Amino acid sequence: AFVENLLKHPVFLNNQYTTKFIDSTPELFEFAARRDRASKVLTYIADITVNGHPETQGHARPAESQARPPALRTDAPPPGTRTLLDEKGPQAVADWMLAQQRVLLTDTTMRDSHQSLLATRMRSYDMVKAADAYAHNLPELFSVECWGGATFDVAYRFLQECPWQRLRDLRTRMPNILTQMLLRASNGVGYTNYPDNVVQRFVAQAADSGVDVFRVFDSLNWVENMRVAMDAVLDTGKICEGTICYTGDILDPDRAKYDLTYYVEMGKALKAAGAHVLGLKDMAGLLKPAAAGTLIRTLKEEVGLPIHFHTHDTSGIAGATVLAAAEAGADAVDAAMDALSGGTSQPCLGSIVQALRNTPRDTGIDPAAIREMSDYWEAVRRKYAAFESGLMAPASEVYLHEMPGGQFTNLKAQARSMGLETRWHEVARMYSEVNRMFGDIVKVTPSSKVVGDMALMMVAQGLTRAEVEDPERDVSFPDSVVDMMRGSLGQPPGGWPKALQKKVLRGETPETGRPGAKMPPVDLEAARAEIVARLDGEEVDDEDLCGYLMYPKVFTEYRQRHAIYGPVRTLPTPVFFFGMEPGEEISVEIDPGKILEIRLQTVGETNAEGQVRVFFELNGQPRTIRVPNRQ
Ligand code: BTN
Ligand code: 3PY
Ligand code: ZN
Repeated sequence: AFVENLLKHPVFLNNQYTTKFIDSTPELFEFAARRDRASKVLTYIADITVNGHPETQGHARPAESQARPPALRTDAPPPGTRTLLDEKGPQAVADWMLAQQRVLLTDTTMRDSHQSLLATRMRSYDMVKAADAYAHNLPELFSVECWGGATFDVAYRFLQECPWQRLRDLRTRMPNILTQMLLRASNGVGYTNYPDNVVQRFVAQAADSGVDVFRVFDSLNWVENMRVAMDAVLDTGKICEGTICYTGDILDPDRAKYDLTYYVEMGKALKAAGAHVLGLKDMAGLLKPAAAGTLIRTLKEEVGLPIHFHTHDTSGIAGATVLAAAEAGADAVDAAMDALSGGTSQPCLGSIVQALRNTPRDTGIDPAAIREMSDYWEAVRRKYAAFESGLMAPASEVYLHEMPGGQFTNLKAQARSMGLETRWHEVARMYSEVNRMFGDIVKVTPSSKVVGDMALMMVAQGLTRAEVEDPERDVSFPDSVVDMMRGSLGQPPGGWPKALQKKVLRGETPETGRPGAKMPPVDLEAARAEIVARLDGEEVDDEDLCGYLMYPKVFTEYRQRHAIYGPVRTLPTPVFFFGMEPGEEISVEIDPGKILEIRLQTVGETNAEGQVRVFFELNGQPRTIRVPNRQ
């Protein structure tokens, strides 16, 4: 009945089948909810097979590649850092870090590497398959960064999967290694400041669902605005990595705003706020080797916390910076598995391990285990060719624009969609101009997005900085700029440039306090009731509630699509992005142990109503699914 109703619906007949349509026609969603999950998944496959996936249009289906994780080297996962946290708590882990002679390594492949190289599109399907091999073959890793940052909303928004389920699935398979997430302090995993009780609820849930290390940063380096999130982490008994975002150049006298003293003071403030570990987050990859030596040696001496260093290889020189950091006493460093390293991603894990071998700071990780794991990631990466950025070489231009690795490809895509692709270097220069116009700020999500919005607007409209700053000239600023100047993301060191702020706010008085201090707490149970009603009485658990609190619209639309398409996260990646080919057979485990054998027989002709019948065999039985041809 569902398909009949769906296909006869006037909007369908008009070929306007979009997410918005699902959103505005709840009656369909009701029919959808009653169908069995196998039919839903077949509907998805049929739809993608006939119409293609909107995100991979114009790209060829990648050649079949065997993405098999390495064989397990042990019978059971050996004890690791997670074992220590469970047995002795977060302070014991921090003490242990300081006592290690070796450099500890965090593998960022499942979070930052694909956020920075593949527009955050890596699916849980490909991550979860690797998790057992991490637990068995790489138990010496300090942590696996696999959650937070942009991965949270991209999972719901573009991958049609639940980020919490990813976390639980990884956690279960990697019981011995610390899992790590990136948390934007009061901005949670979003782009805006949330009420304190939302941040607190979110952190508690993340800890419950499996996060062990919380890397907490603020996009303006405002420690005042990090306390709520840090306190919430401390309450969970997990590891709080209070983090400095690095910008500028401590060795350049022209960038005196962010000098050595600035970073030391911030490090001390984070220690006083309760951090177990001091994160040093070089999100754009600006920290040069000599500066890394000075900065890390000084932070170790003056702050005394274990230091965890993160950088990006956009310039091509990050490997040297990591070695200088190791030399200067960094306790842990981030790197990505070889096949997903370099460029806007992290430097190469296997090469760092090799470079430190037989030195006092030897990591103790077996290079062969890394090669095997990287072979798997190499095969995985091929499946996401549609999302590659096309950045072919290292670029010293990063020292000019200072864009975070995770923003670079995203802004480039935004520029392309505005017809500015051929003017990319102008955008890069403008990004740097805007930074200076804003008073030289830390640029990392979400402040980096504001700088990017402003730069694109100026290039598109042919505006110069002088024109924007001219009090006589009328400029319509992007909403994100107005919001930031209002104080909604907090305060940068030294405040906002007064004249520009005045012009942007057109007489409105800015806030100077912590944004969360003025936000009333959200009534969590009322929010739950609201989303249950919008989803027509479907079950909404605590994880769902947290997803809804972060991203009300994105979460709701994800669940509405879920009611129609079912558990599509269980589909192999080529099928998810390209559908199936006639004669192709796949096994899909929609629940642990419940396997669907799906064979696509043939795709029929499009009839007069614009519908196509797609013929499958499901567990050996014929099944026909009708979908609209929207081509
Ligand atoms: C930044 O803006 O500094 C970080 C970029 C991360 C952006 C991700 S990519 C997909 C998703 N969609 C967006 O508009 N932003 C996030
Ligand atoms: C994020 O917040 O997603 C980042 O990766 C910032 O560097
Ligand atoms: Zn990063």
